Amino acid sequence: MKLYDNEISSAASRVRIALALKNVPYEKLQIGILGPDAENRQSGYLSVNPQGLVPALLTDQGSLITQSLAIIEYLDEVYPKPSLLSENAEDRAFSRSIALLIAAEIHALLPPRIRARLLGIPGFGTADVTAWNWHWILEGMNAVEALLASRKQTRFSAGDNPSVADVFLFPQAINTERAGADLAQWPHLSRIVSSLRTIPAFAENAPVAANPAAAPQPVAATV
Ligand SMILES: N[C@@H](CCC(=O)N[C@@H](CS)C(=O)NCC(=O)O)C(=O)O
Repeated sequence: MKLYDNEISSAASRVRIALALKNVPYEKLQIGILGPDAENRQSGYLSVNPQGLVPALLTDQGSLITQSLAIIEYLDEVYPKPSLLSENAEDRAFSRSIALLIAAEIHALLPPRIRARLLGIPGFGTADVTAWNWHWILEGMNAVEALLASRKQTRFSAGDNPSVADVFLFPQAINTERAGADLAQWPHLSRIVSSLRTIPAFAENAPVAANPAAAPQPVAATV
């Protein structure tokens, strides 16, 4: 199996974590995603994944699977142990709710293509992009915290074993913290993230910093 990957990508990190939890061997193919001429926008990669995004998984049978949730559900079917979706239907639904909240309602509003598009709007500058990012991050993380708080306390998001919810939560939490937010403001979320940090499959596959020298951005939820 081959994973079209980028080490800074939080969406690809979800898939790396799932592969590591399941101990599945694979080859990583790094695709550049930063800058106007990034590799993900070139015809070579677009002929692989017409969306030009990472992750994408090429199976041993030659099928390409795009979208991290679809990839992870495929892996869970083909490599069922350990399962990333609980036996209980309510817990499975909760896990998918958290995964989609993070993928569709937080992360989807933040990646390089969104930033580039926003910066192309006359009068919209980098401070506005920062405020935009914080708005969606804080709104989304507040909702994750409230959903976690509404349930029976368990070691991880949807039970006492890591699930799809945790695979999506961890990279988003790491990037949110790196951007300058204190995870302690979300007590249930930060307790779960602390447990996840102790698991090598999570710790070793977190997204790396896009720009390690960058100072944290002031938290500003104004857009
Ligand atoms: N919904 C997609 C999101 C994929 C995505 O946005 N990946 C980012 C990296 S985290 C990317 O490839 N960005 C390139 C760009 O924005 O141009 C998934 O879950 O796989």
